[in-house]
Amino acid sequence: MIMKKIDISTNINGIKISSCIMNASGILCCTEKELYNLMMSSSGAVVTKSCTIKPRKGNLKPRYFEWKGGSINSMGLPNLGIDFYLNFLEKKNSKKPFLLSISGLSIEENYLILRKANISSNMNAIELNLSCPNLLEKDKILGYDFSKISDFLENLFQFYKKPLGVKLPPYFEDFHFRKMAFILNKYPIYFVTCINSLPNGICIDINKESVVIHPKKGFGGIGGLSIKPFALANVRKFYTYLRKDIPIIGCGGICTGKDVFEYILCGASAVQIGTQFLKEGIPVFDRLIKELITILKNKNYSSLNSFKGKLNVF
Ligand code: RRO
Repeated sequence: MIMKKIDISTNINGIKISSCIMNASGILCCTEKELYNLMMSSSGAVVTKSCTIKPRKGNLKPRYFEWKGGSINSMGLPNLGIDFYLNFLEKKNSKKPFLLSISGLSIEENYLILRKANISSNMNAIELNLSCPNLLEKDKILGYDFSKISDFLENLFQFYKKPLGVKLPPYFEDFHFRKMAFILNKYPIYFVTCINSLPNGICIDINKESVVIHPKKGFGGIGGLSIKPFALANVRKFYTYLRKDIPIIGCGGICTGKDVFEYILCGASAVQIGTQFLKEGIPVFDRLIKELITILKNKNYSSLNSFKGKLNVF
């Protein structure tokens, strides 16, 4: 019997990605060493830690905690500053796609960073983070302010000409999905990544009768397995409401190849691994690729297009 070759590559608006599985921004992608390791790994692309104009140390530790069901973090945007990431991209020697994540502390800072990125040549796209849940300076998540986002994108696309995707916070109401999709559908958005961590969770240590992370009185963004049903729902809703030429990158709670399959079935074109990448390190990518390929083999599918978005509903 001739075995069909199984292809798990994907295409994000012309950016060819050899495996649909990549890291999530924030996880082991801040320093030169971490980015190099990702570049050499079987992650299909490299997403950088969200950056600001100036380097930041982030919030006080402990600021990350994990348990069987997921993780909580209040990192507070520690990063090496936009110049470091642009410089890394300029000198990197790899054909692997890079998504530069940015997260200015204000709209004005986002414009500044994007103006810098606009004149840099060596990145495939920006992933604009509209969903950081952990800043002490501004307690607002831009992705929940629909009119601000609308004005921001209107102004941005007057001058910004490079590929730009957005990373969204989780939404819960159908009305909110429709409203955000309506805004995004007006612009040449390259891709949508959903979701960032679920904001304002809390985890407790009963021995100490205390919260487990220091910043913000213990409140932080929840990631990992616990958030998967919400993340899948966000992918599905946006798959329904976004223009068909805006690909979706799914993120939230992926631990196995089966989870990756579920995301693609909901309509994702690619997926990102956060909490599980931090737990398992670089080998996570090979394991997930192997598990996904086994599922496709058993189902006799030769590529993601055989089942992408084709979730059965009653
Ligand atoms: O650095 C963080 O605290 C952080 C960011 Br920027 C983000 O987008 N999502 C998250 O869970 N943590």
